[in-house]
Amino acid sequence: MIKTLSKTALSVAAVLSMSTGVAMAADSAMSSIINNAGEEIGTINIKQGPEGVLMNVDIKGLPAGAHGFHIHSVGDCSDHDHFKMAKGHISDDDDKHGLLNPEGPEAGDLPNLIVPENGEVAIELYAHDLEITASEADDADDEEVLLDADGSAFMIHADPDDHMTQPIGGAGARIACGVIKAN
Ligand SMILES: [Cu+2]
Repeated sequence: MIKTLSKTALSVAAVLSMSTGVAMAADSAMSSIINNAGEEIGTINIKQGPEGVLMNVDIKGLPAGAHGFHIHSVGDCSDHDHFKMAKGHISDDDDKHGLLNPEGPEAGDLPNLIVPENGEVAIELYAHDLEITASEADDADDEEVLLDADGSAFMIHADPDDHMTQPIGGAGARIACGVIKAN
C-alpha cells in the first residue's frame, strides 16, 4: 500500500512539472468518428506523451477485416459520402507513405485497424513524433501537429493498407472519419 501511494505521488509530481514546462500545449484531444451516413460510430481519445501521442480507439459498427487507418491533413469530415475534404495524410514534404517504406513513413501513417466479426474495435495505440498542439520551439504550421491551422482528421479506409504502395497503400475508399478537437 505504501509503495502504491508513493508511486501515485511521484506521477502526480511528474504531471505537474510537465504541465508547467509545456504550458502552451494541449495535453489531450478527442475525435468523434462518423461513417458514410454521417452517423457517429465511436470515439478516439488522444493523450500527449513526451515523444508522441497515445490514442484510445473505441469504435463499433465497422466491417470486419483490416482497414487502412491514417491521420489526414485537414480537420473536415463534413462531406460524409466520400470524406475528401480531409485531403491526404499529414506528412513532411519528402516522406513517402508506408510504415514499411524505406522512404517513409508519413507522420499520419498508422497500423491497420483489424476489426473482428462483431465490428467492435477497442484498442490503444501510440504514434511517435506527433504533437496535439505545437510546442513553443515549433513552427505553428509544423505538419506533425494535429491541431494546426486547418486541423486534422482520423480516416478509416475500406481496404487494408499494405504500408508500401503510393499514395495510401491501396487502402481504397474512405469509410469513416473523425475531426480531431481540443478537449
Ligand atoms: Cu488515409
